[in-house]
Amino acid sequence: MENKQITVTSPLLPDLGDFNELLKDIWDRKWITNNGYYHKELEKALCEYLKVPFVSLFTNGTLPLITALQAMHISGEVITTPFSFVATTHSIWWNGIRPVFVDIEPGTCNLDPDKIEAAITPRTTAIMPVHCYGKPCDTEKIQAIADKYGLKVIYDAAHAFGVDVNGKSLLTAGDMSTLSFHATKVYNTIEGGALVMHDEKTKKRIDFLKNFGFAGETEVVAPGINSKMDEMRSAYGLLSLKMVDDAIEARHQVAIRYREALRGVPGLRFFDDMPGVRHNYSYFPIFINAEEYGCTRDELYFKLKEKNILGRRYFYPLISTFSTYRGLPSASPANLPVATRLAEEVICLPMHHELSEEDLNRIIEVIVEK
Ligand code: T4K
Repeated sequence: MENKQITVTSPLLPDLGDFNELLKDIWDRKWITNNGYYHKELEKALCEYLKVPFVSLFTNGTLPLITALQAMHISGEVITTPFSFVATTHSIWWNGIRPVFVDIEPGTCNLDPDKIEAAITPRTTAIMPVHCYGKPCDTEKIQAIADKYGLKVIYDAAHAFGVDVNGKSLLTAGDMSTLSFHATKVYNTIEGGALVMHDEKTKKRIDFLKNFGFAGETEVVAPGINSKMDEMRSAYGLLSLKMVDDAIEARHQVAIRYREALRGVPGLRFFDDMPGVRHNYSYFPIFINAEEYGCTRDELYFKLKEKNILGRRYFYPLISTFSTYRGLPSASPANLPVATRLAEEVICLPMHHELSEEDLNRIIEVIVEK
């Protein structure tokens, strides 16, 4: 039993029998992609579940970022965080835009709004913050800056499925928000993603852009891409949507157990819930102060690994250190002291809906005993 592998996450899988029934229906319909029945049903169901007016499904969580920037004609420079998955910055680069990295806040790992203004230049056209680990950015402060300088805000909300602030979906902040439905996320469609927008006109434009730019059978209005979700994954998504509340609650219980066991361990820091926020517990990052804790983050990471417990160092290395980006002036570690330190301190502990008490005891024992 000691050798059972514990991974950082485990996919939320619908019942195979239920999925087979929907597959049979898709086979009967003979309509397997291109805005089919299940695609439309999933868009409707997601609008309802997420409490948002318009959702456009995508084939992963990277293409909605790229498409949102294209749809809003963003150019020049975009302010973003280095503490994220590399897809965030890649989406900016893919549009021929220069990413400008701004440091993060230690209390959330999100873009520090107090440092944004200093990074704005005449070429700045947008801000792309990330709700890192599903923790809400300071959307009010970010919006105030955007309004002052006439900038667009596109939230990379890949981690923020189902997160509400004071009863309102976090996905309603900014001009648009993107989601990832990758297998490793709280809610998944195997691969998949979405763009959330405020109005029907934008939804229509996005739907054109994810279908090569086609507006009808013969008209192409823009150089769009192919990023359509197929019927199988849409049907899978409808089934997993029914399970996601229970999965979030199971994750919540895991967070409670970790906090109980790890609070008070010297040199170890983690996040508590934020007031007024419905969290989704997508990740459980801990931060190691090596001097106080008595061993480094990497030493702990490999000790866990020896015991077949696979935490992940999300988000190390920082995006700004990758070869494509490290030459940018804003990528200098001196410009990003908080992100640079936290990338050296973080381990995301296993966090998913299937962790047992025994799994949690095994993980906690290694961390407490070192
Ligand atoms: N923006 C942000 C902020 C993001 O975090 C991401 C993706 C994106 C944008 C882009 O969205 P997508 O285009 O990916 O939809 C994973 C995911 O591939 C990636 O989606 C995610 N962020 C990132 C944070 O994590 P890896 O390379 O760490 O995944 P991998 O394959 O090592 O899986 C991690 C663990 O999950 C495995 O050890 C075991 C478990 N696992 C994984 C898969 C794929 C399973 O149990 N079953 C599975 O099928 O990147």
